[in-house]
Amino acid sequence: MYKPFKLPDDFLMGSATAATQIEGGDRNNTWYDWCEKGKILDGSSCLRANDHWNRVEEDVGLIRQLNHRAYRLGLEWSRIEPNNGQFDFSAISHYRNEIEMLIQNGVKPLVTLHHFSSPLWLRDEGEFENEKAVGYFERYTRYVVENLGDLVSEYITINEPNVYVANGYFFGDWPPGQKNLGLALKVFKNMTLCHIASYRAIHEVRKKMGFKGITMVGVANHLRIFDPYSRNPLDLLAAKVMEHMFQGAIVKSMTTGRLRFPIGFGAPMGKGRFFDFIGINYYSRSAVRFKGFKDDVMPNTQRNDLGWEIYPKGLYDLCKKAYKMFKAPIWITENGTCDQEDAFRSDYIYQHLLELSKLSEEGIPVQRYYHWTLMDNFEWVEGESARFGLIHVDYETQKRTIRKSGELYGQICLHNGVTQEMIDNYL
Ligand code: IFM
Repeated sequence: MYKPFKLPDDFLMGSATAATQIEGGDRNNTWYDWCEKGKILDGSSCLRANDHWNRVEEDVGLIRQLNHRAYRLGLEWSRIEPNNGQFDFSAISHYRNEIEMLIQNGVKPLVTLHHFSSPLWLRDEGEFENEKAVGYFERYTRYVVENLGDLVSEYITINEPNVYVANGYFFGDWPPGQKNLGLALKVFKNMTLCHIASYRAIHEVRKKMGFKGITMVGVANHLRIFDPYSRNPLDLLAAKVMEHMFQGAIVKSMTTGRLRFPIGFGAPMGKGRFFDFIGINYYSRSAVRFKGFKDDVMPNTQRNDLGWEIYPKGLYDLCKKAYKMFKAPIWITENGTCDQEDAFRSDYIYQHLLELSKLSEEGIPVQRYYHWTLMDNFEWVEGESARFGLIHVDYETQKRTIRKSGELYGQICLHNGVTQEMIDNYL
């Protein structure tokens, strides 16, 4: 069943994390507030998480042990700008120190500016419901790039705007807990403008300051496969509508500057090409039913601990479609699975990377793979109970233990592919 395969030498592999999910210790962000309100299913809080803020050195050691050549890290905006317009130099210095350590260990950093959590002062001003967020996000971007831009040439402006909007403004189980389609669309629009302002600022600052390296900026788009649940043409129609509403409209708006229905009309900040790569966070497929406009799971399929279908071919299909549409390098900015027992993660990694190797053979420039995630961490409303890590974390003691799948992934990173020996030992 398994066969060895190779990925191109310049294909960089590593893992991805987000500040709020691993750092712990910050009381100034919207997710801390959400935890305090008792909204987390297992009662845990991002205040604890992985205590990464105090364990950076240990965690960079693990990244090195797993032979990463790339690592995606998030910045906590609320630490860098704790009050409106007031920046904390010690916070940016902390990130600078971490990034220097990564680089010294041969790991290329990719920095995320916004990953679901915002400073409380911004929340008090309406967060992305308020168009003022565009200016605030641009100012924050400039500060970050002025202070880190000599070390970091690659940025993600916003992580999964569609997930942020769907959970925070449609289902209402993430902050700010709204169920309001009108607001959801407004936030989509303002996030689009934030992305464009940030995209331009990153390029401008790096150029003006003469920083070396090719500047690469994009969005980490959460993309799913939307297939009809049955052969009923109405299910097919529902799948197309859902795909557009969840991901089509926002991706097209952010990449081109031209707002798509139902987000808006026209190009308020001008048209352009606001991406240097297409970031894809891929996890699963939705099986869509017209009846009840329902997002279901295909029957008789393999699922992870959260009930998400495991569908590796979807990654191949999405990349192919994205390349055809955007003609840009493809970076898999997240891909991984929730598997407490580490029973199927190794196979999951193998199958998804195999799909990427097929794309490389076809000449499609898939250049990066960031596994989600380095270590078990605070999984938003699921809290500490959902385990996505290559490394197991005991939250009480903060002991990190590399899982078997982590060992395999470390070997894959080292060899840029899967060898027969790895198959014999791990699969
Ligand atoms: O943990 C999240 C991450 O923050 C964004 N993408 C999906 C992951 C798994 O749910």
